[in-house]
Amino acid sequence: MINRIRAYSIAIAGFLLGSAGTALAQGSKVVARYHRYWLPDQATAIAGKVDDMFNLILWITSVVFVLVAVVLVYFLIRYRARPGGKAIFYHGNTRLEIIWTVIPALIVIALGFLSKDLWSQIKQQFPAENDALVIDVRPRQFQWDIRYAGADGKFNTPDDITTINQLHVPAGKNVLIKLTAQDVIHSFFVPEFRVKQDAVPGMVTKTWFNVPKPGHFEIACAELCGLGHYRMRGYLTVDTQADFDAWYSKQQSEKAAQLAPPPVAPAAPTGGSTTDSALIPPKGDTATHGTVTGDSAGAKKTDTATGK
Ligand SMILES: [Cu+2]
Repeated sequence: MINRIRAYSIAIAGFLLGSAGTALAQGSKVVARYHRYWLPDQATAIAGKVDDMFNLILWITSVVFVLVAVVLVYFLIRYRARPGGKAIFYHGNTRLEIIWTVIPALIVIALGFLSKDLWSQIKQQFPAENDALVIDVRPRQFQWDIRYAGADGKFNTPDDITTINQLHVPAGKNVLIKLTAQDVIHSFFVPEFRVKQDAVPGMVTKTWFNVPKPGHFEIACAELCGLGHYRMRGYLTVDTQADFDAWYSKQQSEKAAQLAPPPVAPAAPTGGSTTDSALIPPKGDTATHGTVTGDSAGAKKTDTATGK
């Protein structure tokens, strides 16, 4: 009889140990890749590091939350009002208060040191302008006005290439975005890049990224900027270098054609239709935002291709 009980106990213990081992193994797999269930894809090299910091902070706060909640519930039940129970005045415990102030302070300081390098990589160490594609992004209610230096390599000259809501960049190259808002504060946000930067009227803020692989992404405005905020989204296409060069030279030749003196019999416009003709300034008006190039046609193609 005792032998049988012993055998059953060993079997049950073995089963429990096995289950615990399997659960742990499964759990670690989930932990290793759980970010995919709720964080966007990681399209840049910094994305993984940002997520690691996010996860570390989430783990710390989760553990503290569970501890506090368990102790709270325990105390609620343990010291609930009961007939005959008597409340006492309790001033507090200085030693405990010092401990629960110092420990969070140390954790916050440690997190600051841990994230210091990553923060500076994202927000302070910008690529040199001669080692990056520089793009001016000037958001306004409710669109992204995007400007590339044209053939002369200089901004704010007649040959600048301008697009609305269409940002093309080459893969594997540093891209430096200079932001200035034209009206209110907007925020340039590409979730897959883990890049978010406010655009403020009257000042230039910068952000940068380097995306190794081609792909299609959305630029979201991450600052509540007015009634049309929800529809303020741009499309960011990461091309191969060859595709980008082809797109860029097409924009350049369209711009050159636009700047050239008009032929005797003007040709029919080839720019295609656009959904919001009010956004397009009259032809030849390069004084304020420049003219929209044939990009609205390109934009339509991209939209169809991505299904957006
Ligand atoms: Cu906005």
